[in-house]
Amino acid sequence: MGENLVYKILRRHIVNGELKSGNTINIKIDNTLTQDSTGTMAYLQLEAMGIKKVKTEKSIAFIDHNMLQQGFENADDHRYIQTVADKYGVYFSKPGNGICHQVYLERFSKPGNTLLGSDSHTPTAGGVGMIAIGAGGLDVSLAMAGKSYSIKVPEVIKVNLIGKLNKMVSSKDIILELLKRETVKGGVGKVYEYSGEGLKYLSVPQRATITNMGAELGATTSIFPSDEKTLEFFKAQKREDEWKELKADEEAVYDRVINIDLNNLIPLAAKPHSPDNVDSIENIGNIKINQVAIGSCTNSSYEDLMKVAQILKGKKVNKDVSLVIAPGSRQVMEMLARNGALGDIISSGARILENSCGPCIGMGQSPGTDAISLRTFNRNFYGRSGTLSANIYLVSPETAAVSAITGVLTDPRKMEIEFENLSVDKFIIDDSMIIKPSEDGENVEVERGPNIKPFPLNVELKNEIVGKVVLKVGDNITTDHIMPSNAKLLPYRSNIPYLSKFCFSTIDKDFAERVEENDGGFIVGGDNYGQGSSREHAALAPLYLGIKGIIAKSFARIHKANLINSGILPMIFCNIDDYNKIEQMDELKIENAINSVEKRRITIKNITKDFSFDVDLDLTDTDVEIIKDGGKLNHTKKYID
Ligand code: MIC
Ligand code: SF4
Repeated sequence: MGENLVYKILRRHIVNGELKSGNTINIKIDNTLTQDSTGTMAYLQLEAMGIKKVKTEKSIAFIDHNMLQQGFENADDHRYIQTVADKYGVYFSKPGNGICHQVYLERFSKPGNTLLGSDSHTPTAGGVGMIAIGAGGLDVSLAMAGKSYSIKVPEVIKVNLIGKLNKMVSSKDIILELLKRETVKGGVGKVYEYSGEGLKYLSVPQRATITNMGAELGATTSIFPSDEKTLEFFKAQKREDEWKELKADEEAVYDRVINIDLNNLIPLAAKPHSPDNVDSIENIGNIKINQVAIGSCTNSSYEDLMKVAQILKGKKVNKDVSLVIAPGSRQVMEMLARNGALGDIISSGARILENSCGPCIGMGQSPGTDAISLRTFNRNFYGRSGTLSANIYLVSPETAAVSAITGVLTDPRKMEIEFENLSVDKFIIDDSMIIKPSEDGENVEVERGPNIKPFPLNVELKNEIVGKVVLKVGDNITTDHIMPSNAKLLPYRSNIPYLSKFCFSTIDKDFAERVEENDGGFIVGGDNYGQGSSREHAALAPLYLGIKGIIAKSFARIHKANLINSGILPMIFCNIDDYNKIEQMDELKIENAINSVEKRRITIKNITKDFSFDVDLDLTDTDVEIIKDGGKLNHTKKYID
């Protein structure tokens, strides 16, 4: 029986456990990446571990999110990360060098390696045949300290790509089609492995768009084989010696097969406010648009922007549209500048932003009131753009560029263009913005700005827990709901006491105050609670406010891990009807918590309504110990001290 590619790579990295679907295994992590908005916490945690140098093959710290420096906070955080990276042996990618996932793909990726990143779109590197997983900052810092990473062996879904994409239909449309079919929670506990004849038409940047947005399926990761197309990319990056061929065995076994016929795919868009709310551009119709934003780790490659430049060449952006473009890396920007494509973009009237996440994380370019914004990004969650009344549609670069000219959402097939020079034999290689760490970091002084506050620590699990349901929410609550991020709040990613005041603020302004008044409590949620980002802040802010546990119908993978790491109980309704019986401000009581956690089943008494209900805990043996010790750092320190 043949083995799929996911199992092949996992087998080579397994440290303990048996490689069988559903089992928990520990894998060795070759590389880690952090970005600045999760990085400060990750490095504070690393410092607390008391090691001298990171133990991975290579770890990289990127600065790409918190780029607007409206006060000292972001610049201080960048400096902290640069000095702490230098001390602990971590490569540092300077602000301006590009978005972590784009730069990692260009300069650090390696087929067959494992990568753990403190960002949910880390799976982008699966585009070159890696197992790349997003995680909370603490798990990434533990990997830097040489600890293995624990995962549940995922189900492996084969996505069989049949045929070839039609003109003006792009790989963004492939992943939007998959989101339409699988939904934002369809991928939890799964890895999507791509194969089929369609592969030979998809370049690495196109593949990376798909693996990137696999995060929106809730998947553990996504992966493509490493083949001739991958070799082309590595040659152009002058890294062919790091390439190797990797593919599934002939008769490889999968848990399920999905067929996508590329010949029949048409341009799609994800409508507000969810990446799986997908329809064809034709069906949505020619709605008037106000803004178009092109970039983000999903669609900011050289190939993407060359397409955009060729669409815009000789044309002007519609008078009522603001077009903003943020290239994914300095390499991309420099290539466009030197070959003249940037001139075509500028002359169309586009606004050029720096090489960073920018509007994708609400760092500027928030749309106007009630505006409609087309974005080539991966998330259109409510409020994420920084404007609550805005409506965000996720589209391909082709759709975005064509619509920027027409001023209405437009099917790009209406402007058929023969694209040329979408790939190159040699990219401009200049790694001077990637700073190598000191050989001997011992004497490096870490610089810490006044905005950097210590991270909150939980206390050991108490046997009796009483508290009110301080919030009841529905399905698919995102980490953007829990801990909103925008240009005003992002500078406080290193300051949990301040940030926690804004917990849930986009949907419930009084949340933080209510939790404080009630001395903590519980949150009740629906399905897929905590989907979206890897930000630990969505667990650390509730922890700081005194939240003891979340009771939900189901959890998203990374957020559940972050809750456990923070010592917050992630409880799952045994009977989902109980969700309907609980109201906000009901008082709940857990007796005998320690024993119940060990048994992974808790009986909760609803004192207000006088009934009891059961919840399950899907925890490994180690998770149980972590919860009992009051979080992963407390737990780990017990063994390190
Ligand atoms: C995102 O796209 O939501 C982010 C911002 O990159 C997050 C990380 C963060 O919140 O800092 C992610 O995807 O993990
Ligand atoms: Fe940055 Fe947006 Fe990608 Fe997150 S999704 S890493 S904010 S570009």
